[in-house]
Amino acid sequence: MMVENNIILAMDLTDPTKALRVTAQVIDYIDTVKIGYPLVLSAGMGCIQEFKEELQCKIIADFKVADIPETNEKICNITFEYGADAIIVHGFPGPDSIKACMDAANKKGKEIFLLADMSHPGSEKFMGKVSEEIAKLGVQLGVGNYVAPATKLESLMRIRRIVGDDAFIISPGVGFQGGEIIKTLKFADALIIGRTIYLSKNPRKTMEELIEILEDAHQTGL
Ligand code: OMP
Repeated sequence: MMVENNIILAMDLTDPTKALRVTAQVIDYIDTVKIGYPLVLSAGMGCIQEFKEELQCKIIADFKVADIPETNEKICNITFEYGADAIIVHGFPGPDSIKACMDAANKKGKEIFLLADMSHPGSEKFMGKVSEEIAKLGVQLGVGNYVAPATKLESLMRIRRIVGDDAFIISPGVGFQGGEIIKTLKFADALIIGRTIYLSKNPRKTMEELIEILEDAHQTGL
């Protein structure tokens, strides 16, 4: 998946009107928006199509799918039928569960992102211990897209080493969770940024500032 300006907006506002309005303020600069439970559970699945039609963007559905294969398949099918371009899937349920999501995506020309490790402190307890195995499993299964944390650069770096340079890694945790833009982009292809943008008094200006930081970094070779 290509991501314009290496930034994905995580739109987790729960007021659907506000979510659309804030996203519209920054959409000139990006082409991919991540929508998850906070917005979908308040606005309904129809918000995926609404965003796509009104803002002409790609939607990653962050449903962190983590069930048995048969249920995963249903969740993915419904999500793709509602227009999502990709879905985020957990790795810990195992290969058959991941495979069910991959098959559902492949049938519809859509994509999955495998969540290899998480960004919050508590993720050290379980996910952090199996993140490399999850990444290796992804490689074995032929997964091309991964989510890995900006807050744990060591883990992000190890995941990059395992999945290889051709894999596409998107990374949450920059800003409110403490991750840094430039350090993260040494290993990740794109940043997932939520509150820094949608809680900003001026989301458009914040987006412009973020892009400026990225452009400066590109000019100096990151
Ligand atoms: P902010 O912390 O507000 O920038 O948002 C980060 C976004 O990334 C939220 O939508 C989180 O649900 C999501 N996220 C994480 O923060 N950490 C993870 O490990 C994984 C995700 C995710 O799968 O997107």
